[in-house]
Amino acid sequence: MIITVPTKPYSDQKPGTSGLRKKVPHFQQENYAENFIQSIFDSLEDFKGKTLVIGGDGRFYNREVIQKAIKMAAANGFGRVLVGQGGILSTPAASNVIRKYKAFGGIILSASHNPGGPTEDFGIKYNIGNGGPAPEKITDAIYANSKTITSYKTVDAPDINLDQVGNFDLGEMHVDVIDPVADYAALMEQLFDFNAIRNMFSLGFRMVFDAMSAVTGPYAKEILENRLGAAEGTVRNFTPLPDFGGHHPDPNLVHAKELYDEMMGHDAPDFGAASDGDGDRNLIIGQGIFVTPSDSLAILAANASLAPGYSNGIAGIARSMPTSAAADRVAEKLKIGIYETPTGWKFFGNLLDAGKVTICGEESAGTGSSHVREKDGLWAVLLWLNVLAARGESVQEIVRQHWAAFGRNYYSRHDYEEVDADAANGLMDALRASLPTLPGTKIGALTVEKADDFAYHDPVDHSESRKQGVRVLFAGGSRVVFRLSGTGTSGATLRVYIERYEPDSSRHGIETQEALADLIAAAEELAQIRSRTGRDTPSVIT
Ligand code: VG1
Ligand code: CO
Repeated sequence: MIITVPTKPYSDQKPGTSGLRKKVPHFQQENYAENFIQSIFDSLEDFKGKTLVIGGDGRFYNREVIQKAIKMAAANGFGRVLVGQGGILSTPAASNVIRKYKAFGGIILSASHNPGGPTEDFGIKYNIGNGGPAPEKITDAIYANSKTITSYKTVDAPDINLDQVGNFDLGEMHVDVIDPVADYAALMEQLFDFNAIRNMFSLGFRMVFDAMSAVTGPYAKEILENRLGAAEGTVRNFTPLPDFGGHHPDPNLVHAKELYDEMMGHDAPDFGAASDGDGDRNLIIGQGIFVTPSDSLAILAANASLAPGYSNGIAGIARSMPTSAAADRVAEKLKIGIYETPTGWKFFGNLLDAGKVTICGEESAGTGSSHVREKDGLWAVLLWLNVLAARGESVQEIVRQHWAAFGRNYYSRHDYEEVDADAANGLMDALRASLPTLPGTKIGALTVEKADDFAYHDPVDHSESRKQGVRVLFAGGSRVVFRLSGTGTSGATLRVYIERYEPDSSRHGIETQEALADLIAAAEELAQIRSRTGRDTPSVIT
C-alpha cells in the first residue's frame, strides 16, 4: 500500500525565519506540500519506527496538509504519529508534546501571525527532538533536497478521523489523536502558582485575553477560566477559525487595537493580553500602559524567581539582536549570562539545551523559557499573572519601578510591508556598502560609534550565521537596526528597529515616538527609506 509518486522540484522552498511560508494557492500547486514534507524526511536519519508529532494552528488548508503528512509519515517508516484533535496544536504545545513523549521531531503547520484563508498564508516547519525549530544545518538540507526531489512516498489509505481523541493503525504506523490542551495545561500548573493567581481573580482582579480567533482560544479558556477561575468572558474570540475571522492574528498595537483602546480607556481591566495565530507570541498591556516586548522580557527575567518553576533563579538570558538591551541590565544585576542571537527562535535552542540560559525573548512579542523550545504566548501571560499575584502591585507600578531601577530603553519598530523586493534589497546593499565609512559620522546631534552587519557565532555548536541585520550604534547607547523580514509572503518587508537608553527617571514619561524622533530621522537619513521604497510612513509601528 506504500506508493511512490513521481514529482518535479520547485525552486522556491527555502525555509525563512520560521519554516516555509507561502500563500495558500501556492501551497495548493501539484505536490507542493508533499515535496516539502518529503524533503524534510529526506534530511533526517534513523527515524524508522520513531514518533512524529503533527499539529497546526487550525488555519485554512491545515486539515488537508495534516492528512498528507500523516500518510507520508507512514510511508516513510515512522512508527507512530501524535496529532492534535481537530489538527490543532499551538506551537508551544507541539514543542511540549515532542519533549514529553520523546518524539523524534514534529511538523508544525502554521504561518503564525500572518492572515489565513483561501488566498492568505500557510506554512510548514519542522522541529527537532528537543522540541525546537530545526537549526540552519537542517533547514539548509531540506532546501537542498527540495531542489533535486524526484518522488515522494505516501500510502493509499482513507483519511484519519481527526475530530475524536482515539487510536488508529495506518499500515505499520499507529496514529494517536490527542487532546491538544491537556499536556500543556499540566505543564503550566507545574511552573506557576495557580493558587495565588486563582486567589487574585477571586478578589476581583479583572483581565481580558484576546485569542484573536486563533489557536490559543481552547488553551486560554481551559487555563484562565476553568482552572484559574477568571470570570467567564475573560477570553475573547476563543474559537479558532480557518480565516481568523478575516483579521491578522498578530497581537500588536495595530491588529489588537480594540484591546489596546479598552486598556487605555476609562474603567479598564487590570490586565490585557493577546496571542497570535499559532500561540507563541504575547501582547501585554496593563491599565493605561503597553509593555513593550523588550521591557516585558527584562521584567519577567527580573521577577521570574517569584514563580515556583523558577524559584532557584535563572541561568542566563538570551535575546535576539534587534531586541532592546533592557534584558542586558537585568542579567548584569543578576550576574548571569546574556546572549545576543540572530532573529528567530531556532537560535535559542542550543543555549537552552546547554543550560546556558533559562529565559529568551524577541522584540516581536516572543518570550519563553527552558520549559519548551519555542516562544510561548500563554506562558508569558501566566508568568505576568504570577508576578502580579506575588507582588500585589499593578502592571504600571511594576514597569515604572523597573525603569527607575534599571533605566528605560525607549523602543519602537517601524515596518514597511510589501515593498518592492529589488528596492528593499537595494536599500540593504547600500547600507552595507556604507558601513566602513559610518563610524565617526555625525547625524544631527548623534555620532555613529560603530556600524556592522550582525554575525553570530553559536557558542555551543560553533556554527556561523552572517548578514543578520545592519546595526548602527551611536555614542551613548542608542541604535538603529535594519533588516528584511524572513516570514513575509509577498514583496519584502523592511524592519527598522529604534532604541534609546534613558537612565534619568525624570525623563521616563515621554511618548515613545517623540523620545525616538532624532533616531527615526537618522534612520531615514542613513537608509533613504522614502526615496528607495516610495513610502512616506511605515505600515506598522509597534
Ligand atoms: C518575525 C519576527 C521574529 C520571529 C519570527 C517568527 O520574523 O521578527 O522575531 O521569530 O517572525 O515568529 P521576521 O523574519 O519576519 O522578522 V512567528 O510568531 O511568525 O512564528
Ligand atoms: Co507565532
